[in-house]
Amino acid sequence: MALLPILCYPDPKLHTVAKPIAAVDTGIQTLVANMLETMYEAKGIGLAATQVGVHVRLIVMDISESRDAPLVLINPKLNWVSPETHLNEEGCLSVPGVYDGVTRHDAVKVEALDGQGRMQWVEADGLLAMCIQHEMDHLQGKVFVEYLSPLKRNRIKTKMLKAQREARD
Ligand code: K1U
Ligand code: ZN
Repeated sequence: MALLPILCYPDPKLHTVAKPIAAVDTGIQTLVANMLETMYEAKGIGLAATQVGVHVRLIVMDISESRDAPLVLINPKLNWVSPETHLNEEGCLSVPGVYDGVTRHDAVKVEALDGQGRMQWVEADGLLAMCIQHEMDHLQGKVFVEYLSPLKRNRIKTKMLKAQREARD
């Protein structure tokens, strides 16, 4: 297994729309294993392939305390969203150190292939529902800061670019 570099906002590659996966082959299974290792090492609860520069419709997640309940969604399709929404604080491994409020549906129903290529149906609420919506946005090339005001977003962009410059020099 291998740790993969995570793209940092405002990298333009984060705005690429991901393509469906034609077959869950060994190449995809290796990518799943590497993304899970990368997510656990970064102490995240989710990771989209977009964030590691691979533009295919693949998400890994684990919201368990014990970090031993991975969930793999390949070609996820949102079948239902609850009419109720809530504003909650979110973070993103591609925008390190930034947390802000985003309004999301309280509950969602998704269908997707699992890591073995079998169809699964997932009903989620709470943190898992937030995480699924956040990760599905990544697959559409959308980063959570795009829900914030242009003023906040520009401040975040400036802060990220400064941090990236300082890390380089
Ligand atoms: O996609 C990502 O960058 C992962 C992201 C997922 C996420 C967190 C919170 C709300 C929605 C989606 C993270 O894992 S951020 C870091 C984190 O571990 C975390 C942040 C807030 C609550 C719980 C965990
Ligand atoms: Zn994110």
